[in-house]
Amino acid sequence: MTPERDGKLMILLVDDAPTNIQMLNETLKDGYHLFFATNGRDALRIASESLPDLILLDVIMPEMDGYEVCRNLKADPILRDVPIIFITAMSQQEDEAIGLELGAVDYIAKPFNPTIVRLRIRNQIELKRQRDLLARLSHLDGLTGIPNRRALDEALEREWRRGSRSLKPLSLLMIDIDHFKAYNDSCGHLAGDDCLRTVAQTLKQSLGRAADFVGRYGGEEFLAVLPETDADGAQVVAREVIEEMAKLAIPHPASPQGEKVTISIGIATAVAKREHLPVFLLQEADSALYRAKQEGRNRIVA
Ligand code: GH3
Ligand code: MG
Ligand code: MG
Ligand code: MG
Repeated sequence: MTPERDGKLMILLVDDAPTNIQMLNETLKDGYHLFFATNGRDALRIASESLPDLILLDVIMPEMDGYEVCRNLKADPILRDVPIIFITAMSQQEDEAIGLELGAVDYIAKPFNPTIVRLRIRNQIELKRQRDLLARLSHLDGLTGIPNRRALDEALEREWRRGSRSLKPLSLLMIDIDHFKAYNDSCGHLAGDDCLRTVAQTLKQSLGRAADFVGRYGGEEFLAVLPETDADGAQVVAREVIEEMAKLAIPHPASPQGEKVTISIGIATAVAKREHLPVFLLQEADSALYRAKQEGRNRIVA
């Protein structure tokens, strides 16, 4: 998923022949922001630096040919989803089959027709846009608009892996709204939904550090993933969250906690180890949360 530059999508043109690059440049320069590479190695470097929306790839090039470039792109988890269109003088059906087998979305034989090149690119970019949109939506919670369980699981995996390299501690906050069943029962489910949205926005704002990741874990439970945060740091963040909730002062007529919506937070901190799964840290946060509930709610337990 790439931001559009000057409102234009970005295409990387790869061809060892400057005349081909020139022709493609003429064909595409009005609609797209173009980058160029005249060999495979530069193509891979520019692709990972600038994450293009599409790559137009020649096959016959000295040293590293287009097929090899394609294999490298597909092996890179960040670049593998960038659509690749081969554009080549290798016009035999067997050549086309190799290109498609490698994962290219389309194959254009030279000499090319500029209109057809433009249209095929337009179609592939539209498909990519739809795929990106679906990928974004599948990671967002429908009710609150913040990341969902799937996104949280991925973030936790990612930060666990990163933490096992950096050996910096990773903290989790498991956050649960107190007496929320009673809130629904006394205020109604729609008010309950509004409350969840408000809490979600508050969590998003109070966990403002760019590295922090907060999402809806399920029901009225939220999880915050705090990379490079030790136990003391996690306490500070948790206290801020509790304070922000107190400031919100959402009325809860049925709460034994004092007529306002409150939350309980369980904290777990660890230095990630490659041989352990991050789920163990989740379980620790969960049992800390359980103790916070038992000890009276509206509190933090580590
Ligand atoms: P505790 O203080 O122990 O956490 O008690 P609780 O009532 O908050 O916990 P419990 O697990 O008994 O109830 C959770 C409630 O959250 C029940 C369920 O109806 C409500 N809930 C879960 N998801 C939603 C939702 O999307 N919308 C609304 N309105 N309510 C929800
Ligand atoms: Mg060539
Ligand atoms: Mg609850
Ligand atoms: Mg709960």
